[in-house]
Amino acid sequence: MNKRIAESELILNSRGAVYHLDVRPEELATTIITVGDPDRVPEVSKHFDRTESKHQHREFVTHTGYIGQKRLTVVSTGIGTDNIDIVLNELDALANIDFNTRTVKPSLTRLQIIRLGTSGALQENVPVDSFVVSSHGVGLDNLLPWYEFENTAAEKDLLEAFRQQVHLRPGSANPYLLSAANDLATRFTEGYISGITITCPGFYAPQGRALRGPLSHPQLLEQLTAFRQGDHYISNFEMETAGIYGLGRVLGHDCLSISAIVANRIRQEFTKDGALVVENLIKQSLAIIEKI
Ligand code: R1P
Ligand code: URA
Repeated sequence: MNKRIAESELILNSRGAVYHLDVRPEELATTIITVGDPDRVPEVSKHFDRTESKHQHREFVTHTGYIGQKRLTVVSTGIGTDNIDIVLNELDALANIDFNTRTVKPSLTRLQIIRLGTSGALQENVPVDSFVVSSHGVGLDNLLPWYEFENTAAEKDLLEAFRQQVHLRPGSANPYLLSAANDLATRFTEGYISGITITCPGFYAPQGRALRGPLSHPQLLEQLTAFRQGDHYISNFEMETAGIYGLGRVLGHDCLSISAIVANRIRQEFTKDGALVVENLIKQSLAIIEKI
């Protein structure tokens, strides 16, 4: 039986919109760009030929419109995988739950979800101002262990290699790993570097940054940079990718995370113009996304 989802579980507001995003089903496209910074949403939608709808609730800004014939939604997630839990579940609900009957639709829609974010590089040869497509996300946050999901044999092997080579203090993290949607990744090759992305539960100590607080894992950067399994290596870290890939797997959506490298942690360099590198990432990637 297709169970009715209670008002306390799927929360809708007075507009009939999903609670955190304040978006109604008809206001969502099936190709969705996620960005962290709410101010980045208009930086994407300014490239739309026509904007249909704009909504904001808390840090979640959503614009839907068209580039040519292609309907797109851009939504900000804010920072971190706790927000990814909210955004991915609400995007899925908008596509796959009938808000009138509060039941799961008999035929499910597979969304395409592409993150355009920023990130720090973990290799000397992944320079600031370059663009990285995440072949995999490794989560050092704790979102995915709350869901049931299946790993492929290749993912299990890569995760095992990660556990062998990157030593995390018991209790600090329970790493999980997912690969990107291949079909999407194959479109973003020229002008993009491919590598494994680490998703961290913070920006400072969880990314090896010591300002005043002493680090429990002073070896983290060195071990992430040195990691190898066959051709696989770790290119960068940030704070959302593994959560997006994980919930994409759980909910049946095709996800890809693309990052503008704003910091190189090995060379200790920071981009001279963060706004420009993000603008370049948006322009270069939209030219591909509009043709998907
Ligand atoms: C940290 O400054 C934030 O920047 C990165 C990280 O993932 C984190 O969200 O991405 P965004 O620029 O997309 O927010
Ligand atoms: N975002 C991160 O999470 N880390 C960086 O170093 C840069 C951007």
